[in-house]
This record gives sequence, C-alpha cells and structure tokens, in this order.
Amino acid sequence: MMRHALCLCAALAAACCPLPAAEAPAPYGPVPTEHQVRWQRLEWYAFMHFGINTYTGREWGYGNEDITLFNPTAFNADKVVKTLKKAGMPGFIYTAKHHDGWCAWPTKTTKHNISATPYKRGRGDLVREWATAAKKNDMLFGVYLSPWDRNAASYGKPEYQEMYMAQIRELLTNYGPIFEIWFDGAMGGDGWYGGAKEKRDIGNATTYYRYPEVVRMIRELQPRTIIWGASQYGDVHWGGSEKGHVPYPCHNVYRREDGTMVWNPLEGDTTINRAGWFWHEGQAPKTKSPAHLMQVYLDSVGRGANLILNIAPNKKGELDPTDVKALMQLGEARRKLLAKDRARGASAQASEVRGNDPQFGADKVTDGDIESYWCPNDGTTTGTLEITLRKPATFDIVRLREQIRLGQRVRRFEIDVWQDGAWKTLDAGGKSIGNQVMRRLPSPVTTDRVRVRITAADACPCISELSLLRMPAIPAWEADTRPTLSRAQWKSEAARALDGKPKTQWEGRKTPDSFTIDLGQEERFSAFSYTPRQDGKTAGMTDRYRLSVSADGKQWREVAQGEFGNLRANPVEQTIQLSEPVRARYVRFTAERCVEAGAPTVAEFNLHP
Ligand code: FUL
Repeated sequence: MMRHALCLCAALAAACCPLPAAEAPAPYGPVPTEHQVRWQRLEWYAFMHFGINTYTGREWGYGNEDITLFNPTAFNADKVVKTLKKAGMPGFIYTAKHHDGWCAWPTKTTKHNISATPYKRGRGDLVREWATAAKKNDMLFGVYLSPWDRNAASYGKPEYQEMYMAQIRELLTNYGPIFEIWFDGAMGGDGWYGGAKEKRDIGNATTYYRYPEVVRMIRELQPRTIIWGASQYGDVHWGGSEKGHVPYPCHNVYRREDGTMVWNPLEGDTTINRAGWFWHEGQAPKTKSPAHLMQVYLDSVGRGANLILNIAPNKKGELDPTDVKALMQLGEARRKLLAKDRARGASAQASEVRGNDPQFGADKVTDGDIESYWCPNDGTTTGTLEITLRKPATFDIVRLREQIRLGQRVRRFEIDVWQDGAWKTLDAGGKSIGNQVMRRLPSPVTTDRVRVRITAADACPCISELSLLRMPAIPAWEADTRPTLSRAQWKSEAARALDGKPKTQWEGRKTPDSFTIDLGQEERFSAFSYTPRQDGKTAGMTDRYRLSVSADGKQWREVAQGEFGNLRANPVEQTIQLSEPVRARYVRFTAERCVEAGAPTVAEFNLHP
C-alpha cells in the first residue's frame, strides 16, 4: 500500500511540477580524502612478516640476532605475489624492518641489513624484489617499518629519530609507489640497543617520533600513501585486536589525541596461521580454517573496516602450502559471495527523495554504481527504502553502503523482509554503515521485497548501495593434521561417525542420546573432535555434549561437557581439549542438545593423543 502511495507521489510530482535539479547535500563532519576513499574500497590485502625472526623462530627479535642466518634459498617474489593476486587481493604490505631492527633493504642508515647476509652474496634487496613483483603483477605494495628498533644503539635518543626519518625517505624514494606505510604502535622496552642491553623509555610516541613532521615528510614524498598509525596523525588506525575483528558499530570519525575530530578509518589485522606473525616450524596444523577466516572478513570488512591478513613466507622464502590452501578457499568464497547481488536492478521506492530529483532517487541504491546515492531533503534524518525484486531470491547477507565522501551519517537502521503477507523485522539491524556493512541474517531468507528503515542519522542519510548476497558453502577444513588414534579396532553402534566419511552420520533416536565406543584396549588421549552433519541441514546438529570414560564399561567418569559454538553459521570440525590426558578403554559421547528440533547426529568422531 505504502509502496503504491510512494509511487503515486513521485509520479505526480514529476508530472505537474518539474523541479529544478536539487543540490547535493553539504558534507557532514570530517570526510575522507580521495586517497582514503580509494583505500577503503580495497577491502583487504596481505601482510607479510618475513625477516630474521623467520630463522630464529621468534615473534619479536631482541636486536642482537645473527643476521647471517637470513638466506632464503627459494625466494621468488613473483610467485608469492601471484598467489596473493590469485586469492583476489589487490596488494600487500611487507615488514621491511621489524622490532629487531634488521632492514630487508641495503639501507645506508645501519649495517644491520640484508647486505650483511649470505642472501645473493650480500647484494640482495628484498624491498626491491617485492616492489618489482608488485609492479609486474599490477599489485599495490606497502611497507611496515617498525619505529621501535631494538638493535639501534641510538634508540631513545634524538639521533634515532633522524635515522628513522632517513629510513622512511629511502623506502619512499627508491621503490616506486607505496600504497600504505605501517607504523607499529609497539614501542620502548628492553632490547639490545648496540650492546647496552637495557630498557629504554621513549615517553610520548608522538613527541619522540615527531609524527606530525613524519607525516608532512611522507605527504611531500608520496602524497597518495596511506599512513597507518603515527598516533592518528596519519590516515587509518588499528582495529583494536590482532584477531581481525573490529568493534561494531564502526565509526570513521575519530577523536585524535590532540582533540581534533578526523576521518580515520579502521584496519583489522590478523594472521592466517595461529602460530604468529612470522613463520614457525610445524605451524601447518595451526592454519585457520577458511570458514573462520570468512567470519574475520565479515567482522572487519563487513563492519566497514579493511582487513590486512598476514601470510608468512618460511625459511626458504616460500609460503606455507597449508596457509595457501586456506587463503585460496577464502578467496574463492569471497569471490562467490560478492559475485551476485540479488538486488541489482531491482525497483526501489523511498519515503522521500531530495527535491524529488531523480538523481537522488531510491533506485540509486540498486544501480550497482558506488558513487550515486539516494538521499532525502536536508533536515530529514529518518526514512524508508524499499526494493522489489523481479522474482523472489534467497539471501543471507544484506549489504549497505553510505556515500562516505559526504561523511558518515547513519546511526541506526532496521531491515525488514516481506513474508507471508506482512513485514517481518530481521535480527540484522545495526548502528553504523560507513563504507559498508554486511549484516548476516540468522538464516537465509527468500522474498521479493526488502525494506531498510533508517531510524536515526546525524544528517540526511546518503545511501549508495543496498545489496542482497548469499554466503556460499565453505568446504570443511580437513588440512588439520593433528594426529588421531587409529579407529581400526573400535567397536560401536555409531559406526557411521567412525567411518572417515563426513557425509554419513550417526543418528540418535531422541535428545539426549549417547553412543559408546570400545577402543579394543586401553588408550591415552587428550582431546576429541566432533564434526557436525555435513549434508547442509542444521536440524539435529548436536551442539551440547558430554564425554565420559570407563575402564570396564560399567563405572563411568565424565571428563568433558560443553557446547559446540557457531555451528549453524560455521559447521566445521571442532576439537575439544580435555583438562588433562585420560586413559580408558571405553568412551561414551552423549548428545545433550541439538540445533533446532530432531534426533541428534554426529558425522565424525575422533580421539587425539
Ligand atoms: C604488532 C607487532 O608487535 C607484531 O609483532 C606484529 O608486527 C603486528 C602486526 O603488530 O604490534
């Protein structure tokens, strides 16, 4: 009804009183620079930690490392860069110097650099190799340059600041365009410092590193470079955890330490491998699953931030194959997620259109053009946008974007879908949009009408896109090479949970229900893993469990109980560590509760030594 009324108003307005073109709204609050806008649209890129720590197994070098250890025998920047590109990343940032002070290029500022290593007989320059490979593959290249330097004797004194500025100058002068420069916030503390082996306190980072001056220098050398950190005198800042998830609501306008309000968006950072930022021996089982990484993507990019995802070369200089496999699966899932917008081309109506001017019409949110936007009149800070698809579609993510060139405005919105003859509000509303939000629905919805109600904004909302996306199935992650006990001698009524085929499953009769396994002999184990049903159904997925053990099959002792979280969104194998290793011949798994109704199921069950 409302839809028809809206159409009628618009039609009447257009027919009887053609209005002069309306003016675009004035920007609200701080707005991004052109290079910040460009950066925010990159969404994600790689981080690459590779240096002397790769050879010592440390995450933070002390500064006195034997740098002759650095000798990647199979390093091929082009190959690594191609891998990142294949995953869909538009660029990467390399740790040209980490806290240990070792420089991966032949800097004139310190001898503690790549020239003093056996790599290419002292003629190597990793920064050059990365920059060349990036250029060749049309990828963006950025550098991380740790302000904290645990090798430099001068660290903490004014001379160090000169050296540090000189390093920035070298990197921004000799290697072509640098799309982002990362100034780590970690600083001060103990280190080798030229042999002093002491703790140094630099006081205030802004004052000591002279960040406002550093920023001015960078702007002169490369005005398009995005500056990370630098006490917020730069362009973007840390998402607040190294897990990649950024807080929501997510605001681009930020109060700098000097009180100024600035446009300073967030970057969520994390590693693809739980072992750390640098490569570590035996790290393969610690690669994060693609489903987990997708959640990280939704919790960073899907909240309006960028994601920098670390993937670390090993001692030979090659990426770890397990990490690459996860990256490729994540890249593929992201590609599929973004490939089809079910709202594209849908007809759209709005509660109000700025000056009734079609250039601010509701259909701008479904035209696939990120620059055009719907907007009501000045002073209107709430409003409704309704879209009608040509035919019903199924989706589980609603994506919204504001035209950030005009500032961040929306403070609250709700999402409704038309179902069974009525509007139903989904548990997917939010409190910020900015560059984009991807709101995941509790379960997929099929409909041909979707409505977004903006219920609070600081100024008239300017919405550039409303998209309906569908999360693709993400393959179960089987690369976890954690050893399992052999199941060959096991006897159980739950044979289908022990057959190594995730597609078949044990099915109980009712909830709760249990199965017992006779291991054939006493075994020692410290963890078990459970794979939920893999047939796409959620009903009957066991999500609460108890695990009991027995020596004789009569006297039982409970060794674990709890919940398998996030199964609906992420039905992957979950490994539960027992509080201490157990010896037993009999094991009983009890399915205490299920997702939705239905008899409990278990697709696979394993024990780990
Ligand atoms: C942190 C550093 O201390 C870590 O080693 C890593 O480089 C990470 C990206 O930033 O502050």
